[in-house]
Amino acid sequence: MNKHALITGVTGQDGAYLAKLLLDKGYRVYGLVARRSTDTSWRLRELGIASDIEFIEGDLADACSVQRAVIKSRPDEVYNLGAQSFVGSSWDQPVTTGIVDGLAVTHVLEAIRQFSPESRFYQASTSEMFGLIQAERQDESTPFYPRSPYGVAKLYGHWITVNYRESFNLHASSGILFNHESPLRGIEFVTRKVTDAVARIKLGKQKELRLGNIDAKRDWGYAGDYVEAMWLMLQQDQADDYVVATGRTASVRDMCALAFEHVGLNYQDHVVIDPRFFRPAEVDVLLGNPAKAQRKLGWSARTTLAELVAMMVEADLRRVSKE
Ligand code: GDR
Repeated sequence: MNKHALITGVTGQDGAYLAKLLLDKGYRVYGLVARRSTDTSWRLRELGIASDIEFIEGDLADACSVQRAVIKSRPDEVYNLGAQSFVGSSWDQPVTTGIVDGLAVTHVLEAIRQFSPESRFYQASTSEMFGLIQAERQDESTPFYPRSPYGVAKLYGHWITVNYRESFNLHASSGILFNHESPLRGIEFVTRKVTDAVARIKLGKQKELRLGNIDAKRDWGYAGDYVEAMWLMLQQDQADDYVVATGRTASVRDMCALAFEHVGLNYQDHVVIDPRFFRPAEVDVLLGNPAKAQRKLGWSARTTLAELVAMMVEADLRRVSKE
């Protein structure tokens, strides 16, 4: 019998890679998708899996549709990846972000509790919960201090996951993932904004790249590696919380230098600092300690930042040259 998985946010970067991983393992994959006027399934098409997923129309903010999706998919595993995931937008839409990234996690947990209590649950938590860091290397016991409406909302999602595990004995795990990027990253995130611009500048279609705080430091990994950690969490006998990170940190400036160097250019000739891209409150540095994931899941990041940047620049060169 094939296992069933339900993924919210299946059309996002992580949803696409996770769906591919699960399909390759023989799962039947259901995806909760909100109706949008724009086409959001380009990532699934790029991975060649768009027709292998069973889509269920619904919205995380609508508890009825979440219940219907859980009942219909009869999931062994539920991965809650759906979110308003752009930190910058969370200051413009603080309440929507709070509902979708925070409260709506309870919709999923309640649907599982009432209709499918044997389902295993994964919550997409985030290093943004550490925000103003309280320890040099952040692990599962580091106190949280979110710095954006996004981080605040995600903190609710994290704690309600822990609470439902402790209150109702659900197999509910929270993956505290540090930044993870790929050629399928949305263009609004800094790594993809940079690699897309590098391709355009190299091919003579753009001259400059406007960025905000390039001294911010992040622990950057490859999304393709990180979805394996999600799956591994749900294969454990006990549900738990895990930091998923590379254990290395680099600045946006370092990342830019790598991307421009990959095509033989110098970032200093093209990057312009634009105050529009600064945030009302910034997370200056993140550095994860993935020791627990290594020890208990046997997981570690395989892709270096240089390899990741090269992969992204190459993909954008191919895309831009086809336009
Ligand atoms: P982040 O990712 O906020 O860490 O959250 P993002 O790529 O947006 O920003 C990273 C850092 O780069 C700085 N920065 C810029 N960022 C953007 N987007 N655009 C710019 O022009 C720019 N210039 C500088 C930012 O200020 C920031 O410090 C990501 C998201 O995927 C979250 O959903 C996820 O939870 C976390 O990673 C882990």
